[in-house]
Amino acid sequence: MDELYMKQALMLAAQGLGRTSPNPVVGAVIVADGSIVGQGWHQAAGTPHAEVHALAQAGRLARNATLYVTLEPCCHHGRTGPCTDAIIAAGVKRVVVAMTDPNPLVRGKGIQKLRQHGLEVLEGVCAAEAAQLNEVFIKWIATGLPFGVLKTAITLDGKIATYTGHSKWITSERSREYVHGLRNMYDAILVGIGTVLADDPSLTTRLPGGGKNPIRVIVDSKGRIPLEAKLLCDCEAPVIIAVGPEASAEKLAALQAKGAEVLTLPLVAGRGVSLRHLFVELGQRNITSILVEGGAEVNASVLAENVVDKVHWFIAPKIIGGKTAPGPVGGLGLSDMAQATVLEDMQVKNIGKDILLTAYMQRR
Ligand code: AOF
Ligand code: ZN
Repeated sequence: MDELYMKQALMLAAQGLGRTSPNPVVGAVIVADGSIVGQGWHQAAGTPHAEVHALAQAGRLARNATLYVTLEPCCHHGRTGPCTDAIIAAGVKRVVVAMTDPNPLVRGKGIQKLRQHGLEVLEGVCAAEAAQLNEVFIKWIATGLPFGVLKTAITLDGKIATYTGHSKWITSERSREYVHGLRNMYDAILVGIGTVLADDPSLTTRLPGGGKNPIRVIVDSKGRIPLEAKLLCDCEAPVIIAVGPEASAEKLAALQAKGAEVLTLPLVAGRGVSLRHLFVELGQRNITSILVEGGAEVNASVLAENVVDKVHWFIAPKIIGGKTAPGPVGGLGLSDMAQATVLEDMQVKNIGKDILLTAYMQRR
């Protein structure tokens, strides 16, 4: 039964995906005498935690009940009060927790406090599912770095454009809609200046039911972005431009006047600005996840600088050929197979006529 109720709590937590940043997603279920008397999930940072919603719904029925929660209850004063106090005050008898909260302010102290007050605590129920649901939060809170997601779309013969540079479209409409679903989930989207110059993209989320736009981050080492670029003019979402030391002060001032934030970053030899530095800076701004949508040079850099955690790799049933038609990862490439980036936990899905491979960087 513990697993069953925890699965329900996980389902509730998932309602918050893409909406709680920089907080985790959390779900809670309260069970008394074999029936659910309260449930809730964390809906947005700064608003009540999952447990508080569930306790409010349960009211007096929470006394002597069991609380199922997907993340260890917090015991600190953040934007809201400690959940542990609310749980103790409500008279809950038993707490089942999927995983400890990796936030250094909590990290086991919430569970400890509950036990000190005589509550029975069981840990680790559906722990793997809970960790996957909060993969973004876990990475960011533990390292300060945003969770990096690389998305690309290739033809069956491994190209992202024809030899002339034409690329509309590689994948089917269903896959492109799926990508808008990803933009809706992650805090920021990152592309290189090449993509802006070639496509003048808006990088917004366009879903039938609406959605949340990601913060738009452009890697533009030399400060070449035209002031008329769509994303600098549409006011749809914040824009951050990452430039190198050689970008002109005049251009940077003009970009700032357009409302963009400019980050001047060190260069990496043979490439543009350091994307690891960029990730650190963005993490400090509470950006917990970044969807990298290329092109090939940015993809090569994020892989080389080891800031990618997960990939979404679309493969379309089309063949275009061409020795000079580009692949999804540019740069110089590797000389030796032993240096290859290795992925694991690969999953395959059919999306419309395409295939979507999802995988994680090999954890060493
Ligand atoms: C919980 N239940 O539903 C959530 C928790 O600023 P605050 O008060 O919202 O606190 C944010 C921190 O609280 C966050 O970093 C994480 O450690 C924890 N989130 N904890 O017991 C919840 N969202
Ligand atoms: Zn809390």
